[in-house]
Amino acid sequence: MLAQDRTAPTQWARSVLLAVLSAAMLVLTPWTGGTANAHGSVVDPASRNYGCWQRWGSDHLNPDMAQEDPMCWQAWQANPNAMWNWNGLYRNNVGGNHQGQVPNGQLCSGGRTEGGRYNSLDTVGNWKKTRVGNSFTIRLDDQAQHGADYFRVYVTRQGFNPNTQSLGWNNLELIEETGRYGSAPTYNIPVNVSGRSGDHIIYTVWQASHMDQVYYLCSDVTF
Ligand SMILES: [Cu+2]
Repeated sequence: MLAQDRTAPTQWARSVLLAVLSAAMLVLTPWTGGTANAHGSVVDPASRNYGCWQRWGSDHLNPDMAQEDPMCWQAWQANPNAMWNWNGLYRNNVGGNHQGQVPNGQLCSGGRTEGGRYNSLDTVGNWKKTRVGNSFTIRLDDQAQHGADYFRVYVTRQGFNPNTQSLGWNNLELIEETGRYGSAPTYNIPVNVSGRSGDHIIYTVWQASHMDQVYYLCSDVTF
């Protein structure tokens, strides 16, 4: 009898604690999930933070990353939320003035948008690159199905070295400006590039249609 009287309140307290914890988990899950039902990015050739999320998202504390993928390592060290929120690199109410809102040296962070969450993406260095041919297709995931007023795709000029030089607008050449895209989960943007070899940056500006919301996305490639 005595033993039962003692264990009963303990069990009761334990089940109350479990109930409180699982309620807390339900509340917290949408926040920690991070990537659900929001925005988008270029997934192929992977944007810088999408690539770091794809390669290391399930193993982001692995110290081997410092040697194997140092640019991702510095990005994870600077702010993991740049990867968890790979789909949130945008500016609102730009009014079409991309070059005014996004200064030279800050192109890959969208002008240090979102309180600087993506600043590490401006770091100059040897980012992992996707191999592409002269004709390839950019694939952009739009999880929130915003649609697009247009996409503008730029490539760095031949002679620019993305591994050692900071990216500015004058390093870019416009290779594609699209028309509207209706809302869909994924868009394909075929591009043709000539006169390029070696390492380059593809810069994609996505003017979304649901409001004046613009995404600025750096993808590292090797031709
Ligand atoms: Cu959005």
